[in-house]
Amino acid sequence: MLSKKLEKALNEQIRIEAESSQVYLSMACWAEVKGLEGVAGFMYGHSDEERMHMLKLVKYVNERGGHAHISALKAPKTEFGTLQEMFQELYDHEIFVSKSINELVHVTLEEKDYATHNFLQWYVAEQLEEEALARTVLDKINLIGNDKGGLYLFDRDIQQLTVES
Ligand code: OFO
Repeated sequence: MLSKKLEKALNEQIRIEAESSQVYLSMACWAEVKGLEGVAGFMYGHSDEERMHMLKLVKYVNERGGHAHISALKAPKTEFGTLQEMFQELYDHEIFVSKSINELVHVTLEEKDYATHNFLQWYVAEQLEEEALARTVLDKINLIGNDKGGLYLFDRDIQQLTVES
């Protein structure tokens, strides 16, 4: 049985994962209308992954005697200025998510809930991969700068870059 404190913290994380899915969906739309099909595909895929992260938490909370709450979500930004700005935001967002997972892990220790601690290790590993991927993509985009040919190749190749989950 989950403690009330942990149930509340897990519900917070459910909201964060759902908002992450919306953030990347909005990025996908921005890229798609700009004609960046590859980037859009990458973002649509990433958005689906975040929804999967959310669902995994929802099921866990309900299975452990808690009640997963589906809450209102903050609307994501719809405009990003440049591709570079958008990928910087993706990177910053993943850092924020990692911090929030770490806080959650901390609560499991306070509550002495080792099953949830164990369950969350998947998220800890996932965040490491997502941060690394976001950094790789951001480095590439910074290298390309305003080079149109580079951007064309980047858009073509980015779909190969995904986090295995
Ligand atoms: Fe990329 O955040 Fe989920 O865990």
